Amino acid sequence: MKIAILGGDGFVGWPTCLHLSNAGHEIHIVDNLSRRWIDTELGVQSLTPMDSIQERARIWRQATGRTLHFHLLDVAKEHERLKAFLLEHRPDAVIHFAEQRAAPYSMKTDRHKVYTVDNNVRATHNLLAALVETGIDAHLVHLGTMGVYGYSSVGAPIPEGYLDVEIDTPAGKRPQQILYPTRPGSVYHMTKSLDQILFQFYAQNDALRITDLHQGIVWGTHTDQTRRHDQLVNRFDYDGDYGTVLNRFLIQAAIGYPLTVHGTGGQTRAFIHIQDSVRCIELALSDAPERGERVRIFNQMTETHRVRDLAQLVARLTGAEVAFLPNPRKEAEENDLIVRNDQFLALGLDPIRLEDGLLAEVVDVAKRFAHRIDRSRVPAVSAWTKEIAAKVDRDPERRSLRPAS
Ligand code: NAD
Ligand code: USQ
Repeated sequence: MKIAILGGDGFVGWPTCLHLSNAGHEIHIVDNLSRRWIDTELGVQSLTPMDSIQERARIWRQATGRTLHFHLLDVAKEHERLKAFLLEHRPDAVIHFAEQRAAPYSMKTDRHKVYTVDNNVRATHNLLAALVETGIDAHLVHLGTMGVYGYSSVGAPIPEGYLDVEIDTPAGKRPQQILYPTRPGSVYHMTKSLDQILFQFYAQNDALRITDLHQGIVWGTHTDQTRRHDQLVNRFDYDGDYGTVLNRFLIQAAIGYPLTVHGTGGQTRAFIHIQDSVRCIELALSDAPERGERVRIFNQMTETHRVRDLAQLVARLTGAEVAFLPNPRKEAEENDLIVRNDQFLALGLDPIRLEDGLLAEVVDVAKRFAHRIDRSRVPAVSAWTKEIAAKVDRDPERRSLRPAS
C-alpha cells in the first residue's frame, strides 16, 4: 500500500513509519516539525538524541534499502498544498497523527489553548475536506484518545465508541446506537472530541472510510525497528508537559528523582506499549470500513492501571521514592476504568503486558542518556485553573520541585 503518515516524525508516528516500511509499504511522511519547535519553546529536549528527519530516513535506507519520503507541510495551514500532495501521491491510506497531543501544554495559557484548538481541529478538517475535494478514496486512520470518554466511574465497561441507548417515542422505546457521550478533561482532549463529530459528518455525508483509534497512554520507547540502529532511536519525552506518566516514573527512577504522583494517585488510566501501538495501527489498516459505513472506532489499549500502583511498581523495581504532590489538573481523584478492546483481540492482537523486563529496558535507556535530563524540567507545573495554580504555588513541596526561575 501507499501510505501517507501525517505527523510521522513524532513519538508514535516514527516507529509506525518504520514498522509499515519494513512490512513493504511505500511511506510518505508529512510533518511540519512543530513538535521539534515546541521543544525549543519549552527549552527541553527528547531524552534520546534524535537526528533530523532527513538523517533518520537516510539511516533507514542504509539499514534496509527502503525509502521514506518526507514532505514538510503544515496540515492545519496549507490546505492547497495538502490537496496537491494527495493528488500527486494518491495514497491508499492516510494515518493522521498530526496534532498537538499534550494535555498540560494545551492548558498552559490562553495562547496554548488557542493554538491547540486551531492546529488540531483545522488539521483534521483540512484533511477531510481535501479527501472529498480530490476524490481520493483513502482509508483514513486517526489517532484519537481514550480521554474522550472521560474518567468518571460508571461501573460498566466502556464500549468501542458507540453506546446502545433506548429513546422514548410515542410508539414506545426505540433502540439506537449513539457516539459515547464525550467528557474531555483538557483542551487537548476536547479537540479529539471535536474530531469525532467531524468524522461522523464526513462518513455520513461523503462516505469517507474512517477508523478512529481511541488510544490509551503509550509507554516504552523502542520497537523492533527503532532498535536496528542507534540513529533510528525514538523520541522520549520526560518533561512536565509532554512526558506521560509511566515513562516519567521510569526516568525519574533512573535519575533518583522522587516519583511525581499527582494527588492520591487514584486515577485509573488505560495503557499500551509502543510496540503494540504500531501493531494495532497495522491491524486497523488491514480492516478498512466500506464506503457508506459509519466511522469504525477501536479502543487501542491493552490494560488499565491506577497511577499510585504504577508508582509502587516502579519503586519496588528500582528502589525509587514516591512523592504525593498536589494535583495541577482538575480531574477525579479516584476513578475505576473497565474498557472493551474486543475488536483488536479478534484481529489477532496478542497484548504486551507491563512486565519487569520492559520496564527495566526504559530505565536502562534513561540511565544511558541521564546526562541529557534537565531536572528542573521534570515537575508538571501547568495548572488546569487559576485557582489550582494558586494552590499549587502555595505548596512548599511543589515549590521545591519547580524549575528555578
Ligand atoms: P507527537 O507530538 O510526538 O507527534 C505528533 C507529530 O505531528 C509531530 O511530529 C508534529 O510535528 C506533527 N504535527 C503536529 N501538528 C501538525 C500539523 N499541523 N501539520 C503537520 N504535522 C503536525 O505525538 P505522539 O505522541 O506521537 O502522538 C501522535 C498522535 O497519537 C496524536 O494525535 C496523539 O493525540 C495520539 N495519542 C498519543 C498518545 C501518547 O501517549 N503519546 C496516546 C493516545 C493518543
Ligand atoms: N500524572 C501523575 N504524575 C505525573 C504525570 C501524570 O500522577 O508525573 C497523572 C495525571 O494527573 C493523570 C494521569 O497521570 O491523571 C495521566 O497523565 P498523562 O500525562 O500520562 O496522560 P494524559 O494527559 O491523559 O495524555 C496522554 C497523552 C495524550 C493521550 C492520552 C491518552 O499525552 O496524547 O491522548 O495520554 S488517555 O490518557 O487515555 O486519554
